[in-house]
Amino acid sequence: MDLAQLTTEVRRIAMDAGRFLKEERKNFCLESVEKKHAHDYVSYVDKESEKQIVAALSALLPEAGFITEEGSATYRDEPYCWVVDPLDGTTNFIHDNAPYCVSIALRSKEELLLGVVYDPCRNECFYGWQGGGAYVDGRRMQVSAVGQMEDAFLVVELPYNSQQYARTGEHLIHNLYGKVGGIRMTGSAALAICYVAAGRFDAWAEAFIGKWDYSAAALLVQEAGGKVTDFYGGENFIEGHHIIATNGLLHQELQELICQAYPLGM
Ligand code: LIP
Repeated sequence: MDLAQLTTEVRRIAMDAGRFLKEERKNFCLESVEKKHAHDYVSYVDKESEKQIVAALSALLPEAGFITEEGSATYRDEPYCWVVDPLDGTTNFIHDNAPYCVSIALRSKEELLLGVVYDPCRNECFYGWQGGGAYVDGRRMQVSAVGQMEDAFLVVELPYNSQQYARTGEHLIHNLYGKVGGIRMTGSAALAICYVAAGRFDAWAEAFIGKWDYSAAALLVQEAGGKVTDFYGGENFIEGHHIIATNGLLHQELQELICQAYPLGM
């Protein structure tokens, strides 16, 4: 399988979907928003974007299954699997806010093979493939060299699952605030993790996160020289939901801070 060539094709598919998102945003109205769960929204834009992406990827690699946020396609243990978030940052999108993006990863069983994240708001495409490096619009990406937590520029997302997460979120901010260079929350995990790969953030962490949110960008962090694990340091994270992505230098210290904040066994 020529991963470089496949990545080029997937970039085209992601950018087509991103342009669709941006076009629909022009006339979007809140009346078309549905609630999947408390604080978890979806609209026809997410669903239509997923339909377009699934159709294009099916034509590209018919033998692959799908894990998608809106569940319009299935994975039946095929040799390859696409992991798709057709609109990451939905809450930002429905409020005409940024960022939002399209995220597409290809997995083979437990391995991430390629990842593409397209941001139509800044017209930036982040992409990479296993062993081939990570790029943003043709420029090679490298994680930052910040080694001290007191200088770290972190992104800590607050997931929908506020009921389970609330106490932990408070502990996390308590453990981090005032001890790091800065904390941001973006509302798009896929882009926040791409920014770690690009050296724009030094680390990212989130609990209760979907595979479709982080899979593509996690590979880019690895290819850019960073580290991705679950909250407990587990390297086999791709089925997990509590994930940390860093420049590698800050990983252990951030992981320890986070584990102090999370109830054991979370
Ligand atoms: C979102 C993530 C974000 C997280 C939200 C939500 P969606 O994905 O990108 O980081 O905090 O809870 O999961 O739902 O917009 O695709």
